[in-house]
Order: sequence, then structure tokens, then C-alpha cells
Amino acid sequence: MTDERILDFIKKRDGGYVSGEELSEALGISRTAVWKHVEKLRDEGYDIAASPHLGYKLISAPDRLTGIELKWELNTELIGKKIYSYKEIGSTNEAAYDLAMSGEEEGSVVVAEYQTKGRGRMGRKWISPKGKGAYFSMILRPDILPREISSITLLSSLAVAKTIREKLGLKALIKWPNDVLINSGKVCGILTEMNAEPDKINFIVLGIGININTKEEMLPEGASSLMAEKGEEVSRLEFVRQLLECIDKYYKIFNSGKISDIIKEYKALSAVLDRRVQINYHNRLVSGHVLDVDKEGALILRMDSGLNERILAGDVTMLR
Ligand code: BT5
Repeated sequence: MTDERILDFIKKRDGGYVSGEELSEALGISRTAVWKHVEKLRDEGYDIAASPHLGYKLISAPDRLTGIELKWELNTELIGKKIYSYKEIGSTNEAAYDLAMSGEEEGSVVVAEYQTKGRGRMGRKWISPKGKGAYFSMILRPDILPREISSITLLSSLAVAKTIREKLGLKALIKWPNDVLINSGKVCGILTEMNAEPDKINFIVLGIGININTKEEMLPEGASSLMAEKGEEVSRLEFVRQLLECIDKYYKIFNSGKISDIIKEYKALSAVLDRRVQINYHNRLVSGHVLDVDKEGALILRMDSGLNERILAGDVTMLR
């Protein structure tokens, strides 16, 4: 916390110096303690100049998704009030799950520069190249039934697509249930997991992986990145900050019971609505025409047999 406050002072000086005396007075700690905290920040990758007469000045911040950087002027009510950041981790979903099990509050985020065991759905892998993408998970404790969990995936995929559109001007679409595509290339995957009893959710871990400045050769077939689509590097920090704000906004709307507003926006960005698709679910392959996405996030498929089927999760292949 003290590190963050010191950094806050230094950053707000906008390239100017803050004296050690001013910091020590403002924070109620000795000048030696201020120095120690500055050293810690330097260890974190901040380049901070120190002059005996003038004090401290920020030369550059690390290009890393650190908690301190992400929280800098983050305008959210719930999401990211606490951020745990790691250079390397197995899976942020796993870490967030463990935190939630030990009572971590709603809204806390786990973010990592690199995942050694990034997970997709059903035991699949999420490839997480170092320092290029964004891999993070957050803890949510909504008052909903377990069968409504897909609506959380729905609102977060909408937030990702919206952020891409607003920030980068790229035409992102949502491929039900958990992918965000640009020009048919998968730039984001979402993994929503929960701990629940039959009629009550204890918590949800919402995990998001986005290829931001990832080179295509590091990604699997069918994947793309924001950089590849935009034709230039994208600020990971600014992108993730804006995304956290967007998720915060939609989650608030969701909790106020206005899921239908979210569904309306979602449908406008759906890549599958009104399309012919094939869906693999529960080891069954069905094909048909997508009629709707309902408020629990389920897909309504008019099957070739003429019957309608309500599908909660599966893998979609677009036909024609
Ligand atoms: C997903 O699964 O798309 C969910 C991915 C969620 C990843 C995040 S990262 C932060 C958090 N921590 C975790 O451990 N996971 C979450 P699924 O729909 O099953 O898609 C998996 C498939 O996507 C793989 O089998 C590959 O074909 C493909 N894939 C793997 N890595 C990819 C990447 N970086 N970009 C695009 N596609 C990828």
C-alpha cells in the first residue's frame, strides 16, 4: 500500500520531482523508509531517479500488468479493488479459486504475465506467451442459481468485444459461448468456473485470456491477436484497465436485474445468431439454425429435425 501511495505521488508530479521530505510527511514515515519503498519499486521494474536535493522522479514504468499499474486511476466500484499480480503462475483461474476458497472478497483479480498451465474448457490448454497477452481471473459472488452461470460468460464476452470496438475500432464479434473473434480469428477465450451447491453459487471464477501483442507464430491455428488485427502494438495496461471498467459496468447492470439490456447488446455482436452452425455438446453433434440466445446465456437452436433445442454449453462450428 505504501509503495502504491509513493508511486501515486511521483506519477502525479508528471515527470517532476517529489522531495523525500514531502513524501515522508504525507505518509507519516521516515525518509529512510521512503527510500526503502522506492528501492522496492525499482525492484518491480520502475526506473526512478533520485537526487539528494530534489527527491524522486519517475523515468519509466515497467511494461507489465502489475497490480499497481492496473489500479492506477482504475475507475471501478468492485472489480480490481484488490489485484494480485504474478510474473509467472500455473493458472490464474486456479489461483483465484484457491483465494476464493479461503474467503477472498468479490471483485479481487489475479493476473499473470505468463501461465505455465493456462486452461481452456474441458481440459484443453490456453497458450499464454510471456509478456504479450493478458491472462487474468476474478472472483465473483453473484446471487444467482448455478444454471445461470452462463450469463456471466455472456456479459464478460460482451465486455471484451465492446472494449475492443471502443478502444481499437475493430469489429469484434462474440462466438457463443466464450470466444471473441476479429475477422474470424480467436483473440480471446473465457473460462467460467464455479463452486456451488445445488441451489446456490458460493463463488464464480471468471478467467479471461486475450492475445494482445502476441505474434501469430506463437498461437494455435485459428487464433489472432489485437496487434495483428490493428497493425500496431496495443497498450496492454490501458486495454486491460478499460476492460475491467467495462466488466464492472456490465456486472452492476446484471446485479440490478437488467440482464435483458445486456442480452440486447450481446445479440447485436453475436457471430452465430441467425447462422447455420454445427454444435458439439455432450458428445453429440447437432446442426441447425441459431434462433436466439436466452437470458441465462443458452443458445436456442432450430435443429435440422425441425425441433428446437436449448443448449447451455458446447463447441460451435459455423457452417456456410
Ligand atoms: C477457452 O477455452 O477459450 C478459455 C480460455 C480461458 C483462458 C484464461 S487465461 C486466464 C485464465 N486462467 C486460465 O488458466 N484460463 C483462463 P476453449 O473454448 O476450450 O478453447 C481452448 C482452445 O482454444 C484450445 O484447444 C486451442 O485450440 C485454442 N487456443 C489455445 N490457446 C489460445 C490462444 N492463446 N489464442 C487463441 N486460441 C487459443
